[in-house]
Amino acid sequence: MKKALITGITGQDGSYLAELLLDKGYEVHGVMRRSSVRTTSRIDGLLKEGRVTLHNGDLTDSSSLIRVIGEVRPDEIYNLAAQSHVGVSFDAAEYTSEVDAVGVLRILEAVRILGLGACCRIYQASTSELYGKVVTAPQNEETPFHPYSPYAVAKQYGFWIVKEYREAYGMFAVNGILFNHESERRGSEFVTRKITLAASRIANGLQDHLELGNLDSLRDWGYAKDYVECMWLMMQQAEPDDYVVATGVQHSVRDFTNWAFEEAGISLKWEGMGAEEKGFDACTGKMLVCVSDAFYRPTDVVNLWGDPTKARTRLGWDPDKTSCRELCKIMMAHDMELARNEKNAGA
Ligand code: NAP
Ligand code: G4F
Repeated sequence: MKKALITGITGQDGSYLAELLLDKGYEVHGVMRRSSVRTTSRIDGLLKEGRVTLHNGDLTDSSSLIRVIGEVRPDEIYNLAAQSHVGVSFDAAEYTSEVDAVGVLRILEAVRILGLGACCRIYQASTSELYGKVVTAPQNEETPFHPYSPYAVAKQYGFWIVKEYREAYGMFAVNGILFNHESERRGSEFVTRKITLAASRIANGLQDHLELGNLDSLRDWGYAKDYVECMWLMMQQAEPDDYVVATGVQHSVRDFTNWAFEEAGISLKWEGMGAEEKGFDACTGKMLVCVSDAFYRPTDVVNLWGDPTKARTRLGWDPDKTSCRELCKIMMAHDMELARNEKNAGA
């Protein structure tokens, strides 16, 4: 039986990947950091059934990583742990670098120090944020990087150190350059989930309005459940390589907002420009969406659009499985139920 170790197992992708690997017959281990509150809600089902083993550890703590990797001796490590919020990286730039840049080096070194370099494969969660201040679209594996936030700069170090260890030591280490992927398990501070939660709560009379930042920002949004399958495929190849994972279709924050409210039975009518733009309920005229400076970033990435040709042709991965519109529907079905439950609990 193959053994996998997932860092970031409590996160969105970690939880889906754990389920996928269990379905494929892996023994699944996860690294989890200490917190004063429970952070395992996404994997509680798996824990209750005793299907995954958790180990205390932290990407900022080499000795914990050496201990866990030495104990588990995994065939595959998926490094998904990160301070993953781009906006927060402007406020916690040094910590973001510790986790998202040096943390990657710590994993690679732990594997090397333990003498597992020849038998343990490593997946690194790289990101479309590396393209940052883009000059060409769509972006593929040949597109130059221009990271445009402390998060992206840290992730760029992670990308290159993985390539370096692959070439210097012949390690099987790969970068998945994943474009945005969302789900009903997405953290509520990311824009899609913030929108689906708010649209659901507004439709159920639990929230007055939604405040957003840049409505014109363009993203290539896919479904996280589909993307973890591509991570696994990259790790099963004869040779290590880096791949873009995306749907190949781009939408704006405003498009996603329209769809979410539509799913909640509300049609939005937009008026004004820039910071003055507002979304009104087309039936009642009530203002439901407005723009707030608080959600603008010092530098924002506004034109992400991936070209998944290499993943499609070499890995046989299907980028068309779930469209962004379908993704929004899935998230809204989940969040409308949450809102209804919240309303009933308060009644
Ligand atoms: P997420 O939901 O924010 O999960 C991040 C995970 O990392 C959580 O389990 C978190 O633990 C853990 N973590 C954070 N700091 C840590 C530390 N110092 N030591 C150990 N664990 C730590 O992120 P995600 O959306 O699943 O993304 C997974 C990975 O893919 C991340 O590396 C992200 O940067 C990258 N990525 C994501 C996307 C996307 O659109 N989702 C796109 C490209 C790349 P807690 O539960 O304790 O917070
Ligand atoms: O949902 P976001 O916060 O995601 P972002 O910045 O693209 O980062 C996510 O995807 C990356 C892959 O490209 C990952 F590497 C990263 O870990 C993370 O998962 O913001 C998307 C866009 C941005 O342009 C942002 O400025 O939406 C814009 N936006 C507009 N209003 C907002 C808001 N973003 C957030 N979080 N909250 C808002 O109110």
